[in-house]
Amino acid sequence: MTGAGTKGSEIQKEESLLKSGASTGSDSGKSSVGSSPKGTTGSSGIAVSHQDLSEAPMALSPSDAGWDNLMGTAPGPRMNATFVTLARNSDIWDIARSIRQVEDRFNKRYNYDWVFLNDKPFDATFKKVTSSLVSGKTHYGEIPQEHWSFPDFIDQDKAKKVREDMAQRKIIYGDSVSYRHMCRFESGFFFRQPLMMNYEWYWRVEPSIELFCDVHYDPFRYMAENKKKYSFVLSLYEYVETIPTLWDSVKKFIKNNPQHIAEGNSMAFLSDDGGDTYNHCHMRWGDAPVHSIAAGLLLKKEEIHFFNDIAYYHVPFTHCPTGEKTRLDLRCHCNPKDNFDWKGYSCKYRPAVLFCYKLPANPRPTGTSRYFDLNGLEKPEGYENQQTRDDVVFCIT
Ligand SMILES: Nc1nc2c(ncn2[C@@H]2O[C@H](COP(=O)(O)OP(=O)(O)O)[C@@H](O)[C@H]2O)c(=O)[nH]1
Ligand SMILES: [Mg+2]
Repeated sequence: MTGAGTKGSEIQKEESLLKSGASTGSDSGKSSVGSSPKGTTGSSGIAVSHQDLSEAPMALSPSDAGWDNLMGTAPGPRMNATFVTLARNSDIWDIARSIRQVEDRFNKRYNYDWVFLNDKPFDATFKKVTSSLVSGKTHYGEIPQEHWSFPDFIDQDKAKKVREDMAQRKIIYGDSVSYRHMCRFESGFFFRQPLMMNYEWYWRVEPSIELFCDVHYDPFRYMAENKKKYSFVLSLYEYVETIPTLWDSVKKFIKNNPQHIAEGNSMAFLSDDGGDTYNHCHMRWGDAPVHSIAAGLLLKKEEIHFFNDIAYYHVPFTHCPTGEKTRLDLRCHCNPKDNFDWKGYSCKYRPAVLFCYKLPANPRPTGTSRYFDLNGLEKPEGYENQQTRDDVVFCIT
């Protein structure tokens, strides 16, 4: 849910729920929900110190005081945080559904702001509908052309040929120019938009996502209090054909910028051979190898958090919390059988069948499993029951 990224390097591509370094002006962040190491300022403009936070403890589990109080405004401080959505005007009804769920499950008690970004001006309907749904303030930003275009060093003829070739090989989004602009924007520019500079933390929300369970506590504050900088709920393997040169760029970055590589990082999450090759694993709330690699190498592994209790769907993957008690306590409406966390799918793109994921013959450990192993964490109760290898092919139509 939050993410910390790097600024101006090849390492930036996408998103999650993380901590944004945006407002610090240095190491950037693309992230989703997170907190910042510096002092924080509540969205009301009230300064919040770590001491204040400890004076108003959050209910993190059903045995904590205040857990069942889901009515009215949540007590306690707010972080300097916002939701952020990149969308087209035509996405209005899909983002409306996402907002409704985020509000019902969480934000109606917290009233965090929401920033909407678009490469074109938002129309009146988009603004009217979204502002009626969001309980915090809404802000609408138009992305400048230089953040939504090809950089001038790109050889346009070569780029066109690559797109044509990828289209022929039926690689997902292979011939889409706008998708490339979107990825570039989410990798390197979203946190530089003036509206985002007002916040330290972000939680990225896409059209057509689902939140299946009540969120009883403030994930932004959880991250602040626990010194987390990036968080996620799903992890999977990237389509390898879409990032043929990414790891080479990462290796160059590491070589040229060793001072940015954190000690005790998550390289073992990203690579099975000490960094020689990328295993294509990434963490996501949306799409994310660039953010994941940045968070994996620039942060200490303890600064990355997995929210088991935030249940999330982004086509075609579901994170449904492991453990029946958790699901009942959180009034979840997801089918636990759909939970992706412990399945062995390698999620490799199969050129012959666009948008399909198939169970591999020898499943590799999932990204989520890797995260638990890497951090020496105990897996949630009941995870073994979800490891079964259903003979399933996921297809997006
Ligand atoms: N304004 C704008 N937003 C876009 C465009 N293409 C994608 N998006 C947004 O970028 C995000 C990711 O796009 P999506 O199609 O969901 O890609 P995926 O999640 O990688 O499959 C979503 O929030 C989309 O609404 C575009 O051309 N213009
Ligand atoms: Mg999406």
